[in-house]
Amino acid sequence: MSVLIKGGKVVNADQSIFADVYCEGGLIKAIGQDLDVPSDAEVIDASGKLVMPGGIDPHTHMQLPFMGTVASEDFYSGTAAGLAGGTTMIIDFVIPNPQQPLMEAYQTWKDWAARSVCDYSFHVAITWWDDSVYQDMGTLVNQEGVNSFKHFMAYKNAIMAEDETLVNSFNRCLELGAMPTVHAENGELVDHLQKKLLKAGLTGPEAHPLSRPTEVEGEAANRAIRIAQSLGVPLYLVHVSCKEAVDEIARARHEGQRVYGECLAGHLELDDSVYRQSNWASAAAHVMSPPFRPKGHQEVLWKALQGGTLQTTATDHCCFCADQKANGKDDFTKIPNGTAGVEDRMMVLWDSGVNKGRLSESEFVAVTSTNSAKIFNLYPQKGCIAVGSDADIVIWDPTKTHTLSAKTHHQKIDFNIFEGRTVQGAPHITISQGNVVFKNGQLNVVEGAGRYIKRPAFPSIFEAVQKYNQSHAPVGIER
Ligand code: URQ
Ligand code: ZN
Ligand code: ZN
Repeated sequence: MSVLIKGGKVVNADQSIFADVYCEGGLIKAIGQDLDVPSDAEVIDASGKLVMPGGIDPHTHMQLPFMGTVASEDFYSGTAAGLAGGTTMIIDFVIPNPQQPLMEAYQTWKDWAARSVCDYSFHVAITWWDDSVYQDMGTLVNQEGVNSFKHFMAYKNAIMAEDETLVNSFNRCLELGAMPTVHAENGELVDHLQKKLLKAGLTGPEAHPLSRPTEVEGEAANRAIRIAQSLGVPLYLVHVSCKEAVDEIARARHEGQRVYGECLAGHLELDDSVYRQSNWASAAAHVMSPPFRPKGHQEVLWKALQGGTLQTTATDHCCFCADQKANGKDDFTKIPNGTAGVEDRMMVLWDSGVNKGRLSESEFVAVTSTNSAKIFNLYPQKGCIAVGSDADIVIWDPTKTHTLSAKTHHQKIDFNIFEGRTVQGAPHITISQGNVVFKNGQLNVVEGAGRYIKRPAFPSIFEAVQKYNQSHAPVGIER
């Protein structure tokens, strides 16, 4: 299967050029004019279109067992939905139960993800600690190509990592050259506020944001950043949702600390009024953590994304349908946390980012694909249109309008947080591993075609980190 994409504008994070792109054997083989290609190559007319690296969503939870139920989206349907939205790779999460061997959980997720129709990789969550976790982290990095470990600072009495686990695991990440990542909310405070609200008789979804105010995220963001600083290890904060967390990241980066931040399409666009609507099901459908924030935080996130304080965008795609959300009918703390977005992210980012002048076309590519590829050591295999890179490409039609809706989306959930929004700019064609998998609004995918992508540890960053730590360590102390 070979494809010649003719007449388009190739947009990478660093530059744009008008050029044809030839793909063969799943790779980009040539970029230029008047390319000499086999006569049987499929020719795609990309005139008037943009030829961009397929999106990378660094934060999804397909079929996650969570809060007494299982996310409704599986790896087959979720990766297909991503392709329909121009996303050609996801990084999902292996989340072991406390005391569950990491390698056992890893194999479980590998089995689930085998149905994927686009490439995928895993962050592995550290939800408990002992010597076996220490050892398994080494196996995962050195043998399985995992180079990032997640820490939930929220979800007390479930998957929350206490400070001792954070310190042990972050230090192990430093030893291995792996990136620690955090869900930064203070789980003790959330637990206290949840109990207080329930005691006051507030049981509906309107209480959800009240139980996790922005200072709860700001405290945890600062704590994780300071722990990373003390240990001399880089840090990636997922779903940064508010000014308090952005300010902590900005301060650390200003002082030269390697701290990276991600924001979600949902947090960029929605505010906490969604929780105060009279329709219980609709309010509950928006329950995720961190919650959508009061008006004002969205613009802070946009400015942080524009200014480079935040580097990546994601969705935290974690689907629960109305019947699942109803588990919390009488107690908001039992509403499974999560919303969708893997199909919507790039269209929302284009419509609110590029169409409104917040992002250039190249900056759009950077925050939807390239930066995630670089931070998680997938670049240049992923995240750019370059000879030798994977042929994961979205041919983008900046004039195409599309209405985001649960009535038409491919996501396996009965709700869309962007319901009814008409965007301008959408995928014309999506190409995954050199195959046309989405065209004319139709998916053409093969179950299991997705590959598990190994991500090596970070030699360059961590060599620099080690040198810096040595040169700044107190005399006689090996950091
Ligand atoms: O916290 C997460 O990232 C997972 C459990 C998805 N749910 C959510 O509310 N964000
Ligand atoms: Zn989270
Ligand atoms: Zn998540």
